[in-house]
Amino acid sequence: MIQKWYLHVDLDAFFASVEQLDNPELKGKPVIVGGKPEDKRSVVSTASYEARKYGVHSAMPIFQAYKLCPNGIYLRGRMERYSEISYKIMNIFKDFSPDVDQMSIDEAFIDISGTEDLFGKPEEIAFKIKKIIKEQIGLTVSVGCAPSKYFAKLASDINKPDGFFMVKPGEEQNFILNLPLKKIWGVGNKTLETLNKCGINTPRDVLEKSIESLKFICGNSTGTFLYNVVRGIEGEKFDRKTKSHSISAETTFPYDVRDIYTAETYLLELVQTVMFRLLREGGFSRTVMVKIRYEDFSTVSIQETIEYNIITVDSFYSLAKKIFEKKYEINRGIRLLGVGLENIEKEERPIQQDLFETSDNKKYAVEKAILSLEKKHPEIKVQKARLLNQGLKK
Ligand code: TTP
Ligand code: MG
Repeated sequence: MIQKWYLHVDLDAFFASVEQLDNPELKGKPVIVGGKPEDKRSVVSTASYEARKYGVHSAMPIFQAYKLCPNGIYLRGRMERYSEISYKIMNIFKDFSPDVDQMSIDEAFIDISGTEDLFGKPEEIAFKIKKIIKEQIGLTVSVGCAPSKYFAKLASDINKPDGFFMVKPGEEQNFILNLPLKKIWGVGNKTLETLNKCGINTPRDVLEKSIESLKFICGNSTGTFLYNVVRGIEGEKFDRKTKSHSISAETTFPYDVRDIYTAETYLLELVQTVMFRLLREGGFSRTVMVKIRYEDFSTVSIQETIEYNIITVDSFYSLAKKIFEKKYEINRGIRLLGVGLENIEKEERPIQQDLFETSDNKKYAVEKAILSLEKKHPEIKVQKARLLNQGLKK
């Protein structure tokens, strides 16, 4: 078994850093993105690290931020620019692994297992990525490196900004026991409050409790998750492969897309990403989801379930395309397109599978073969002809 390694990469003070990048006069200054002081109802999207020293943070009302930091530079924000940079950065990650799991506009997990021969040790890959983003984009990121996604996520937060932290196999428990309880991903404000009320203030306090009492205090699911996580075991909550789950991918465009052909080309690219992730984990799904976010941020998300398992890119794409064409309101600009497979099960449903024509099973075998080729040689990118013709960067 090869050692699993994941990176979690998170940009530092993302929106504020982009503003400082585009206007060097703002470098080293407290920059607050979200609104002008006179925008009564606005909230802070993010604040530069210089502004954070004054106590300003995301989700704080702008008027409150202004009280704490009257000398700050207040900006309303430019989503298109942030999306454009995010898109470029996600593409840099894809040069290191075919398995990039974008979590938000500025963070992603990168599965770098088995890529040592190509790119070096996990920490070397982390520093390569930091260097490339600094040189090509001009921004700093913080990277966490661990044998699981969950611990990589926690690790990326340790030495922010421009940080790096590695949790080695076997070190997970020691690492988590030394974190403040509120830093445990999955412990929200409500859970924190409940735990504090019961005198549980640190991960070590959690460790002393039995699974029964944790379940009693926080409910079955959170209780079990907490019991495991302080033992260094990635909580069941975050292990997507044990229960029915979904896989999705989405793209925010650098500009609003109105042309159906372009939209469908991106759709195909997203379908491929999701399909390959499904093949890699060996699950089965019969439900396709398509998400369209228009230029005014209104969002529709449509699901359709069919009789048989979706086992090829072609069958997945034709269904996604059908849903898209049915729902897309012509002439409206699209800012984001997403595609997913829902209710993914580990077990195949043999009865429905018989309904599938054999040619699809053949294609499935071909796609599995391509996947194993990609696994062995991640530098080779196997793409559908349409993407290659368009010269789209994957
Ligand atoms: P984060 O990664 O949570 O924050 P950050 O990148 O600004 O700072 P850091 O990672 O160094 O702690 O979020 C990424 C971007 O998402 C952030 O720059 C702005 C936006 N955002 C909001 O608009 N509202 C919010 O409440 C949060 C948390 C983020
Ligand atoms: Mg960030």
